[in-house]
Amino acid sequence: MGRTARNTGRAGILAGGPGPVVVGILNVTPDSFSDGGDFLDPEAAAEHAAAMLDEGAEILDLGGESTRPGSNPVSQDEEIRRLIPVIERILAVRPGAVISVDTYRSGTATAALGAGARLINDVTALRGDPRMASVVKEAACPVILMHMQGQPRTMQKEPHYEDVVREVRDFLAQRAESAVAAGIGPENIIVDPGIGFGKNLEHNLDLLQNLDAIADLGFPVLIGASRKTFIGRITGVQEAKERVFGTVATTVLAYERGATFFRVHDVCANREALAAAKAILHTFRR
Ligand code: HH2
Repeated sequence: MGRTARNTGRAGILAGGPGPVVVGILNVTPDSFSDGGDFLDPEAAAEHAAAMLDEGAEILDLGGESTRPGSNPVSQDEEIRRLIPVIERILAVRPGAVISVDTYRSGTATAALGAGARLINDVTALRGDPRMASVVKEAACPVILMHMQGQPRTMQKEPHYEDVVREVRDFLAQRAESAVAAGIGPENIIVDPGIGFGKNLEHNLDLLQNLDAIADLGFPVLIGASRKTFIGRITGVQEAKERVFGTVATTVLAYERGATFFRVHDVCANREALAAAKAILHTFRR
């Protein structure tokens, strides 16, 4: 049987303070855009998880299905088959690890929480499965509500907005309201503008430039820009794994504009940059 999850809410998980919090990405998939196939074996996944924790990740976000543009969904059974052995292995070697699961399926979330995961990262903001809200409510765990226009398979074809910042902000406000109406504690809600999910370069830049409008909703903001295509377009770096410097710049500026959680592949680089940014921004306030 799985261990009992200690779902003590955002404050309990993040007893260390208001952040910034580095969330290390671990994709247990064959096809993720930058680390696909690297961590399918639970042993290799647990080793990478331990390395990210040692580098300063406070949360590990595990995904069992790629949501990169053009990707196809996998079955819930397959998602569970990929994730559960990895969660169990990580918690066997690092019992204190805080594990988030990147899923929009209630069955996967239930299985993952039963195995010891403590957060749910739902890229559909609780729209993908009608039972997800009640699973999160029952677990009383934090949930990440992300904005996405369209579906991963087609979302980058022709993303369109009249005013991307206003539309994303209104969507997140509405999804948070709906989560609270379903019984989820507002203290357990984290919002995410969904960088690259149905957004072109200009949309991503507009959102990052005006992130304070999203932070003004009053929920902590998560940014997932790590190694994404828009960074490659700006820097000219084709290889996703080499987009570290562009990612770090994005992380620092998003932090300055009010983001708290940073979902990244390169933990050490982003954590060190955030430590420097935090010292500059907050040490000597006059
Ligand atoms: N981005 C990805 C996956 N999950 N979750 C949130 N909350 N925010 C994001 O921006 C986000 C996310 C896509 O990145 P990655 O996991 O690296 O790739 P893939 O979807 O190909 O597995």
